[in-house]
Amino acid sequence: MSLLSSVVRRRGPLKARLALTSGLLLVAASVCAEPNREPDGWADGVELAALEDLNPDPHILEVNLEAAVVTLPIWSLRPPTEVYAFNGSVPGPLIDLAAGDRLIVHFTNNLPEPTTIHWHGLRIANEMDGAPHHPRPPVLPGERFDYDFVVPDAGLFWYHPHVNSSAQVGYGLYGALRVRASDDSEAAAPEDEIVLVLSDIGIDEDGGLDDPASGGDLGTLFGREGNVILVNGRWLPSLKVRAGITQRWRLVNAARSRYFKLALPGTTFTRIGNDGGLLPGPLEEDELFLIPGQRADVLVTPDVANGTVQFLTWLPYDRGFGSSELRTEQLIMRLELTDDPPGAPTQASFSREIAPIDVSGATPVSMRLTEMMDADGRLVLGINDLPFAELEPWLATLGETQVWEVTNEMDWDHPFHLHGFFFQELGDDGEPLAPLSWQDSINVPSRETRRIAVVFDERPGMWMFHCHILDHADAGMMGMLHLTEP
Ligand SMILES: [Cu+2]
Repeated sequence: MSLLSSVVRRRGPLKARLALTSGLLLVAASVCAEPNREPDGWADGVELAALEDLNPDPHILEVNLEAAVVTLPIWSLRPPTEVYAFNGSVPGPLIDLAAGDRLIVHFTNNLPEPTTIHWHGLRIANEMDGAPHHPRPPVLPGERFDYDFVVPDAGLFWYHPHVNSSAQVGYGLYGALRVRASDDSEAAAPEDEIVLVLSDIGIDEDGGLDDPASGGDLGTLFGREGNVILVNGRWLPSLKVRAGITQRWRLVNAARSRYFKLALPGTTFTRIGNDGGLLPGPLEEDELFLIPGQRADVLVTPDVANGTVQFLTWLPYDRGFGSSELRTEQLIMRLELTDDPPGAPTQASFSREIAPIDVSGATPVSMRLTEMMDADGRLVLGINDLPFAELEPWLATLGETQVWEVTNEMDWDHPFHLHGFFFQELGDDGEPLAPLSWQDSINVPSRETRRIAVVFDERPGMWMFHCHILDHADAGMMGMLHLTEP
């Protein structure tokens, strides 16, 4: 089946809806000069690679994914760069399907080293989670593995390796996975929607990639950031937008260490969702904040004069010594306002019922994020003073609710991520924080404590949790939760 016919078939219902909409617009043509849409090709500058669907069933997306070394023109100021890529692109192709659909990925590892694919945020069976040896071994060079699961929740998720992760993600292995709602909960969303994969990459004068161990222990302690910020794999790409038209941005922070604090001067963000789908209601925010691994779902209505340019801007954030000193704002994406007449904004009419987790009777669990030295005087990170390799698994039984109290004893923030389950953040008083939301990643600031509630209601197995500064995870700041039958 050709790529085009697959896209048309999978988008069939949407096409039908658009046809209906344009019929209505024709009727209203005497009142409304133009459809309330962005101009054709408005988002071509950030287009993500697509996948060919090999399966005729509209509720099964079956694709081939290959990890391999390729040479790509990543940064126009430098020669092309030899990177790791999924299907030859950085980021990898957008995986796009609906809640309840089945995803089959025929994965081939053509890298010179073992790897896996972890499906960040997806509540899937443990054996599909991609944590190496828990339970499946990594996919060796030249070998294949079929990932096969149903995606249960609407939201934006992402995929990346979980072996030698800081290096492999830093080399370019990551991609977005969008799960559309299969009900009408997002029917009021603007049609103009883009997925934005935020990352960075370290490129030297000759176009080569930075050594993944650059800076030694200090580099590890800080968490290595690339010198070039990328949006969908591009340096400073452009959108062409009409004033007054509301767009929906689905963002993921796929960087191995970098935090993203973003502003669009002159325009606020209407946040409607995060890691685990929609929020209870819209929130107005001047800045977007995404720790590594996190997602944001926002409505954006550029409303400045035609002919002007707005810049999506990265702002320094102090996540510990050396992370904000002498660092300046960076422009990461252009919004070019076209000469089209201004449109009418789409009102954010989203709402979602989220019940608070009942924490009465929950099992308290506390853990400390710590740093140590090994016998050779090398930096080791860990949990409760032990690195991953020496830690016994934490335990939980099916149906159990736990409240984790995570204390950061270091001078750097840690973005804490739990595989396979959503959690809710609790305040110091043990009550859920407002607004209620589902998350799989949370920032634990330096020398502070954060609390999360999680219900381990299904899917036994060995589940990872770790710092999502991948240098920290690789240095030992990871643990396992062994979830068993009661
Ligand atoms: Cu960390």
